Amino acid sequence: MTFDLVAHDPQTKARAGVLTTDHGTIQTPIFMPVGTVGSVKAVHQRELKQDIQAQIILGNTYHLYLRPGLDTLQKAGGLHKFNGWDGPILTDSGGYQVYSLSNTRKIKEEGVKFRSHIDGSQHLFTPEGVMDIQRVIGADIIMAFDECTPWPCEYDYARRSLDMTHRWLKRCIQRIDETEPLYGYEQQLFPIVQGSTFRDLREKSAQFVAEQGRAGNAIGGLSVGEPAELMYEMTELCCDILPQDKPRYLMGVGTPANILENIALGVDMFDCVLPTRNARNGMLFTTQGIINIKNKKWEQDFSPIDVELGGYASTFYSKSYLRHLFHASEYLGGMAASVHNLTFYLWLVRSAREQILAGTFREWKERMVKQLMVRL
Ligand code: PRF
Repeated sequence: MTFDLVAHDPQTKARAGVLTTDHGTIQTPIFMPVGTVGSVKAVHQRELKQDIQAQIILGNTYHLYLRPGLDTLQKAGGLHKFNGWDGPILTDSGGYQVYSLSNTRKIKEEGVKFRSHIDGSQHLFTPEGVMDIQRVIGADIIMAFDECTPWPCEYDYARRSLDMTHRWLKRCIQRIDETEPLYGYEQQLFPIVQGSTFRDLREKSAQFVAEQGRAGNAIGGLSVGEPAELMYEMTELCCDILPQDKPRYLMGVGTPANILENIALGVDMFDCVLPTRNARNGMLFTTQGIINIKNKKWEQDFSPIDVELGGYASTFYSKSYLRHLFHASEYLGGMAASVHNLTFYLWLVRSAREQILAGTFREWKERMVKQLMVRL
């Protein structure tokens, strides 16, 4: 895996780069559609590639381990073969989903004991086990096992949790370095910075993560309810410490404005369920602002969802027709809206990259942050 920086914005800390994996190259900054159970909800693989122009997608260790399970995934030859997506894949470690989804959980030094949200069965995730699972899933980028602290969080809890996340990271690194990929292509481990919203903990964590010298690094524990300004303060602090020449991934972020502001602080990679989840509820992101397609306002608006965006779903379906699909609870409504919102998110990061290359990112970002968050 290599990462080449091709441009730096002169007025912000934004960068444009190329991340090369054995399943293809990724132009950064990039947004990664979330495919929790091995499918980007309501979107098929050809749309992902041809219409949305996704360059890398996410999978979740927690979900894939519970269903379909490791036996099936290994016999399939890994997730790429199983779901037919032959581009790069990143898997989250379960260090977040276990906390948000499982019924009961017990965090100890050894790992996390939890009950499945599907059938209530008991499982133990350890740093070593989670590395082995991600080897079997076969992701190109594997995330470390961490604890994402809730917000707000007591300083003492955040400090103890961080120390454990660092000890877990050492165990993840040892396991990854003493095992081999199962399917013949490279898999790289990204460590995760934690530390809640405490500057000294974030600093300590970013330094610890930087020292591990991995192919890329992630920032976790943000966008969990803290004010946006506090998130930006923490991102900037982390980016200033993490190595310049490695990709930086901000986990689970966010709104179009969040993405642009964090690109300006030096983040290269993003993922979030927002475009797909909101699409299924009828909330659309467009180049002119945010639309709730279920509103009466769109009943007889026969204009396309977003001509400026180009792309199939955004120009083929009218607002009126899409509103009708939502009111009739047709599957096609959620499908068309999901393709549209992901097309928007990929347009957003592609445009940001073009502006960085042209040296005009800052002005464009200031304009877009206002324009894109307007409620129409
Ligand atoms: N850790 C992991 N996955 C995550 C997060 C984290 O902190 C977040 C926080 N926004 C989203 N996904 N492992």
